[in-house]
Amino acid sequence: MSTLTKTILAAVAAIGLTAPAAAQFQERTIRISNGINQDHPVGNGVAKMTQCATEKSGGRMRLQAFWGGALGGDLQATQALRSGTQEMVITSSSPLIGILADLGVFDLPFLFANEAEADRILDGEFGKFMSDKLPAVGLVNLAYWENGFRNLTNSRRAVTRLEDFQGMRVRVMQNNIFLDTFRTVGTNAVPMAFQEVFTALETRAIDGQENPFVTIDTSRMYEVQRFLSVTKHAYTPFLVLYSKRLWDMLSAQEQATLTECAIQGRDEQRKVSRELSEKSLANLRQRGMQVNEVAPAEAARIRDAVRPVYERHAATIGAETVARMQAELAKIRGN
Ligand code: TK8
Repeated sequence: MSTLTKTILAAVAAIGLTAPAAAQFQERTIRISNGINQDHPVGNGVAKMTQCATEKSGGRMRLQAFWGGALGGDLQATQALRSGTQEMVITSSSPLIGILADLGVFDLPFLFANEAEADRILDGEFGKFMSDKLPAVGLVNLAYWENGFRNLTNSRRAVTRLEDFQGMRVRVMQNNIFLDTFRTVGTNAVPMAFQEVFTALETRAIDGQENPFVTIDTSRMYEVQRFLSVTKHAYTPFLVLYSKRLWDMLSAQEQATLTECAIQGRDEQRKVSRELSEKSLANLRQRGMQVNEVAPAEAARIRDAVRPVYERHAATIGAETVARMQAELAKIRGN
């Protein structure tokens, strides 16, 4: 065989191998909306997901991320997905309970004891059960990423006891369960979209807010908040959502690629989130925040005070959803 023939045969073989796969990918720009900033671990997750999608699609799938609520708030962006005018959003589940009430199960106070438990629920049967409900409301959930355990910050005083919440004006997410929880402990709770929080704190329209260390840090809340109380009162996941309308226009190959790459992104995102959590806390101290733990006995009092929140919202969330969550947790905990 001549060198030329060999070269041609090799080229044909190469085309034969790559062409069918590449043909499954169209040139696409996929816009991803984020409320948090790019230096949040979600930035690492999106970078990983982008690298994965670029490799698998031969550069045809382009992920374009927007940060700091540049495309609007989480709820607004999610509505854009439902109407098919935007491809993706990475959002907390909490502002979406008006779209799917069942998501409220993640907002129940003190639901998860640790991250390992959250991972098992989210990546296991329960997470799938929840994701399976989303297409009916125009959304496809590719994966659960991490925001983390939420803690209270404020500009008035260290919250060390149940009584310290009293009368404080605290921003909560647009979510009835958080609203009820924070009213129950005595705060004057105000629902607000995330991208309005910094200014509201800065102008002292509100005294406090609650978010995980990493989000408090990367959203620079230390500039406008003095006290950080380690309340760990909830763990709310991020959903990595795709517009169902636009999803249905993708090839099977494109869908499989996005799903797989969102999982790769998730693993990277959670790893960075957990590495960064303690570093963020150290940075918050260094920036002048006064950090306090809540003593176990006081934490128990807070927990007891908000226990009725479960009862009050079980019917709205859906009895089956709450029961399934509790059964899964009991299984994980070995009871
Ligand atoms: C960022 C939000 C944020 C959430 C909130 O878009 O609203 O407080 O915790 O992280 O999803």
